[in-house]
Amino acid sequence: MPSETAFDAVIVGAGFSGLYMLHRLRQQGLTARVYEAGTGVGGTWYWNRYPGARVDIESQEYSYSFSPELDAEWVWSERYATQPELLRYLNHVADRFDLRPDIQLETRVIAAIFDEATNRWTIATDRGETLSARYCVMATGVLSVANDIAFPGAETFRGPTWRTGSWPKEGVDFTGQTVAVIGTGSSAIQSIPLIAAEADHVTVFQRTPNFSVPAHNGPIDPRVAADWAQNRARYRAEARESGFAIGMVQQFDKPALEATPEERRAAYAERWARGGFSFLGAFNDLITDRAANDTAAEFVRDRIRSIVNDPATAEKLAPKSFPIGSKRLCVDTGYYATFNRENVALVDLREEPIEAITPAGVRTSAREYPVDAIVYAIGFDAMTGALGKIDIRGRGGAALKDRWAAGPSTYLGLMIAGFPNLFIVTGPGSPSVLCNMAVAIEQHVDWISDCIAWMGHRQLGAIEATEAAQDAWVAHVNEVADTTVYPLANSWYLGANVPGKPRVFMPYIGGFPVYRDKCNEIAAKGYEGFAVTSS
Ligand code: FAD
Ligand code: N01
Repeated sequence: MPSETAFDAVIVGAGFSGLYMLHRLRQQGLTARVYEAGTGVGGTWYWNRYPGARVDIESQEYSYSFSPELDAEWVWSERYATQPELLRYLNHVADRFDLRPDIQLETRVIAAIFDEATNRWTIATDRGETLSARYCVMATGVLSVANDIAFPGAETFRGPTWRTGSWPKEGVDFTGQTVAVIGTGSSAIQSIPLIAAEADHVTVFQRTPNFSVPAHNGPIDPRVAADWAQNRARYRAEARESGFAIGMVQQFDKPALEATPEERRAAYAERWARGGFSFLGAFNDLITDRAANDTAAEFVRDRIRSIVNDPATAEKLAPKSFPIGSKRLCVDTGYYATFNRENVALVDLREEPIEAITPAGVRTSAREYPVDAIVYAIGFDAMTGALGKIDIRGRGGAALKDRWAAGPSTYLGLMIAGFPNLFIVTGPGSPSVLCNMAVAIEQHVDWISDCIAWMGHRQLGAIEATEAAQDAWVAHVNEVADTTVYPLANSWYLGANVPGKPRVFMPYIGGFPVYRDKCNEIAAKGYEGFAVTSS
């Protein structure tokens, strides 16, 4: 590892975002260093090694598009790639583009302070290093900080506890064990069927049931692979023109409420048979009209009732408190059918909340459930969690955590007024998690890279969002969110899963193409809404 301490850019995080950011900045001939807390690259796919972890967007689409050679040489094995395969892919990218010499692992960035005299960031790590960089790019991830385990008595439990988001590299053997799984989000829904197949007994503790659609996963059909290889450029272009940046979703351009009940049932059944997120594309008003949404939600509830043998369990598993899609839709392999197994039980925490974790297991208001091991699948402090862990200070020493005390404000989800030369990849206020993240990340990294090049050509010292542009963007993000059913769920999109977090809809739901065009237009107008300072 080189010993210099001054860089053109420091990048925090070595996941999908940080790896590509490094590649783009090096292509410009800039000096850049990546700092990553983990012992390896891969971000999400390095940390989330729980059984069943896999992508919920089809593998070919959830991959980089910037290098046709990379695209052509990498062959995905399954329709929805597993975590090990995704991790191999990201390691391959790091090797193929010779990124490792500029990545320092096992190093956490703890502070980033802007120096107004030099227009540079001073960055501190948990290894006691201090670095200086003109630009600081936060590629810290939107789902990279786990929720705190706040159950009383959690530390008293006698057995092992596991967290889906920091699963041990060597795996966990549940053979012969009784296991509690707390949580029923995507991570739980993917892992429960596999844990149940191995353990003696699994008790699932559910606070809110989730909507899940089948993945119909399997090896990629050779005809699909050949078609993709031949028409890759077109599919990539189609993805970039679709609202969620997922080409294979293909939204049907008709409102559900204009269809007859039979037409609706047929459309939902066809999408259910196809699998995955395509379900939400069955009609064009599912996320904007609650009554339309109810028709899709009821279809899924009926499917749950038809899969799960015990009617009382089926009713508990059937979500009724929020519109389908307003929390990220889960994509599963055998989740609902798992509740037909003799060795699986469901505890509805709405009926009997968890009171404490005891040395022997989980105690609800009704009884104690003795278990050998506990799996916490309780989610993330999403979108702002990783930034909140770093002491980030902008102009006048202002702390980001104070600026964001009432919720995050950004311009385009890319920059923050008062924090010059600090970029966020897929930050709050950008489409981010409402998209195929691979597409969202590439668009952000390309924009940031172009902006840095533009600054360099003009020998400018600092760029930052103006307060006026930021305020207008935040108002727009909220306005668009309010035209949809998204704010009706207590989701992590709103911060509602973290006690005390301000309730603000964080991602931008205006659609990927609209957002991208806006970013491009702003850049073409000389970075409208940004203020620049000379060196
Ligand atoms: P991450 O992959 O989260 O990487 C951020 C990295 O930054 C981490 O390695 C972290 O250790 C590091 N870091 C954070 N703070 C610091 C610090 N202070 N100092 C040093 N290092 C730091 N998206 C999709 O579009 N489709 C999917 O199917 C999908 N599946 C997912 C499945 C799971 C289980 C999870 C958790 C998320 C999933 N996502 C999915 C979202 C996923 O996070 C993104 O697709 C993408 O991987 C994000 O890449 P990233 O590089 O921006 O962030
Ligand atoms: O987290 P979650 P996740 N007591 O927040 C429950 C991506 N991802 O890790 O709904 C009891 O969705 C909580 O209950 P409630 C994807 O974007 C993708 O599963 O808040 N329960 C919920 O059931 C996803 O959306 C994949 O009432 C508590 C669960 O824990 C995001 O990551 C796979 C609780 C948390 O669910 C997060 O998913 C995995 C408490 N105190 C993840 N606190 C793919 O499929 C929380 N819960 C690609």
